[in-house]
Amino acid sequence: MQLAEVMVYSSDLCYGDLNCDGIADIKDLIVIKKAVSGGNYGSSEPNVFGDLNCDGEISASDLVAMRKYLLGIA
Ligand SMILES: [Ca+2]
Ligand SMILES: [Ca+2]
Repeated sequence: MQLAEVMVYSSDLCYGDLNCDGIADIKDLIVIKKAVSGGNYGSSEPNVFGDLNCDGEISASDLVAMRKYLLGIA
């Protein structure tokens, strides 16, 4: 995983802030979970914020990345 690239890519996009409330927290993790499990992105366009590993889609890998980020181990 290219964490350095992820951080650079995301630094001006508010990393992982899928619901656009200014911070990345557990609520954004829930949004990613929904996106991964059901393709339900909610009202906002999630890809630029939710595609944490920059592979063009929101997948379980992004969910893992988000969880690590929230846990402070990313
Ligand atoms: Ca948020
Ligand atoms: Ca991805």
